[in-house]
Amino acid sequence: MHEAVDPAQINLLDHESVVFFTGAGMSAESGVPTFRGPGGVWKTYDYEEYACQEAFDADPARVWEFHNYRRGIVAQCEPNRGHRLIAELEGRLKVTVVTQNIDGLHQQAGSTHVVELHGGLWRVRCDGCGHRQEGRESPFEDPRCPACGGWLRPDIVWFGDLLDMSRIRAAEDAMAECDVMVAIGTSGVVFPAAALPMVAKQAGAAMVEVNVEPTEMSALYDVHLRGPAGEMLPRLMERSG
Ligand code: BV8
Ligand code: ZN
Repeated sequence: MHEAVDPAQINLLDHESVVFFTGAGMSAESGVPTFRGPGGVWKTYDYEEYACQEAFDADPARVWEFHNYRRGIVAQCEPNRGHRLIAELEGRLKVTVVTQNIDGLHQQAGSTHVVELHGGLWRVRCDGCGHRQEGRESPFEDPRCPACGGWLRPDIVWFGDLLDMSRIRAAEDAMAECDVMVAIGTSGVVFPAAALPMVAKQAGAAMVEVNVEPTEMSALYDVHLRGPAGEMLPRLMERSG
């Protein structure tokens, strides 16, 4: 049921289901660098050299050097207040987290319905034989497949990689049936993820954007909470009168 919502009065506790669509800005307050802001990862590392299949085929050790740099940073980071608020909301209403992040901080904060569109930092796989494993080794030494001896690769979606269709479908289903869709800390420039909020919009959900600045997708939203996620999210969860 998507009754018209007065944008100024969105209180998640008055609704039945919410989707949080999160990007790197969600983890900024945990100390995880974003991609495109000041100090962004792609400002230092060119993703065509460190985060795509061609780079991995050409020089897997170099790609693993970048990946272990990312593991080293995230290993020091804890979920922030925003992650915890979202996790605590489960049990009060139906919550689905659709994240572009690979840091695993939503799950670490206790969220259980998380769709990781771009994979997970702590998972690796072998494209030679399909072997998969998970672990928080940091750095991951000697990434060779225990089953076939081939190179293990991070189980994340690189540029040019197709996204797992089952994850996209799970995200679309959640977006199609939520009452409120809250985008947090995403610049909305990476596709097909950036197109997903359109599904919620077309289904009549109330649309909220939480970001420290306007984005390419801001026009899609009814409400814009301009500030850090950890400070803005409590405004959406005030106890109903
Ligand atoms: C695909 C991996 C089919 C994991 C990432 C040309 C050639 C090849 C492909 C393309 C092409 N042109 C277009 C494409 C498609 C491409 C794409 O969209 N490119 C973009 C750059 C134009 N997409 C793909 O390749 C996808 N696959 O389409 O396959 C195909 C195949 C071949 C050719 C065409 C199509 C795969 C996309 C996934 C790539 N993997 N990362 C990892 O390393 O983490 S992308 C990377 O960007 C991350 O996943 C990240 O999550 C994602 C999106 O970035 P954001 O999360 O939004 O982060 P960003 O830094 O940008 O923004 C942070 C925001 O937070 C800012 O707005 C800031 O204001 C805000 N903020 C900061 N602090 C706070 C805050 N907000 C609130 N509170 C705060 N405290
Ligand atoms: Zn293997």
